Amino acid sequence: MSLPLGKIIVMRHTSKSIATIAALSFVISSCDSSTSKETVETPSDSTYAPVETKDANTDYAPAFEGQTRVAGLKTITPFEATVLADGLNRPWGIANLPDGRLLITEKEGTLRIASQAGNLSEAITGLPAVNSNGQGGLLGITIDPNFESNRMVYWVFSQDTPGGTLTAVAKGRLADDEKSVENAQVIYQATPAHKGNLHYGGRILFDKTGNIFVSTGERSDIETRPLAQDLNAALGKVLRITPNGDPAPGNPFEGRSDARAEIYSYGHRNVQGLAFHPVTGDLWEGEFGPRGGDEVNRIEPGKNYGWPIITYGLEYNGNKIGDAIQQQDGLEQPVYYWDPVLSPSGMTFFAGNSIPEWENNLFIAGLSSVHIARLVIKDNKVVGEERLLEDEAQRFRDVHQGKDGALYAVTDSGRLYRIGKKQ
Ligand SMILES: [Ca+2]
Repeated sequence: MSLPLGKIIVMRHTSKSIATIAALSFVISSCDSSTSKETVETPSDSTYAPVETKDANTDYAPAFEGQTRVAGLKTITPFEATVLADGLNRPWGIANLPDGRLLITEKEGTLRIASQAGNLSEAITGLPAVNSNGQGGLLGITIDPNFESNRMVYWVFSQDTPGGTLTAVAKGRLADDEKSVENAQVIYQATPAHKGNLHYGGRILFDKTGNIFVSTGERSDIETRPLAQDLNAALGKVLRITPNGDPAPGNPFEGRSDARAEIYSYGHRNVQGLAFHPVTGDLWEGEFGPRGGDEVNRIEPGKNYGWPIITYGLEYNGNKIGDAIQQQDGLEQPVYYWDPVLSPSGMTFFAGNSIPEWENNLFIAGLSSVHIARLVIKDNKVVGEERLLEDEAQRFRDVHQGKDGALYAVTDSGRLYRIGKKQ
């Protein structure tokens, strides 16, 4: 990979004729029927074939129309992607600092600050040791809502304990000289520990009440998989905790003796994406399915998202999972799923309208699929999908909206991209 830093890669609508065709077909269809105003706002919707053209791993039928393989889309507003840096070491998570610079975790346990021009700081020291084997390491990161006064940073990592590794949450103060994190302390451990190195989840973000959402995984192995359904285990969950690591007040299982009060939702496999919708404020998540069955879910408190009872995927060896059912009363359906898989890691909603058709869209970093998925969402359903930066052939680990409104993405090969309106 010898792409020079700062090289501008123009990623835009490749052919004017396609846009014209899209506009024309829209005019025709709107004459043919008394279509609603919604169609007018998105003339490119339903114009293209679904972006996925490969066979699915299963013949499972979706629970509703639009749950998978929706209409393909193409962004019309010219945009560009720039490689700001390519020297990161397995970057994993991105958070904004108040001045617009980015805090970026690196899987092996280091933390760096990137300027908006892409200059990287030295590794920031003072973080507790991580176990970076397999999928473990230093994972998601966020800053305190009052960072400007307290300089507190919160992160997720895989921690060694006597019984194995686990997903842990820690916090510390970013030193004034930004060379270290001071007084780092582990505030939460997602027990039980397990001797394995897969499915740690790992995203973290603050909600409006000043509490923290954290995602975990079920650690992948057959013996831990059922813990996604166990309300006395923190594996395979979305958790909501206070900045001190206690269960957040108002959680759905608060006061119940048969459940952990930090659990917010359950029945998840491996949640590497969390984001709030800019308009509704709802929490959305993305999680890895097995072979097929990667999911996007809209998270509601106390609900069961099904794994491993229902899934649209198969075991990696092709065997069916459980009773091979995809829908069951009491278990939530994903808003959207992929088969074959996207490998969804970090995700973000695009707030603002610097690229008008991107407003309130969901962007998801794809690993094995080597692209960023753009999903257009209306009334909590996915109505369009586009693949971005596919030609870059990068494993995208996180995508995040910066203070300047552009998207920033990191890849397993160490690149930091800025993706925004063409200047
Ligand atoms: Ca599910």
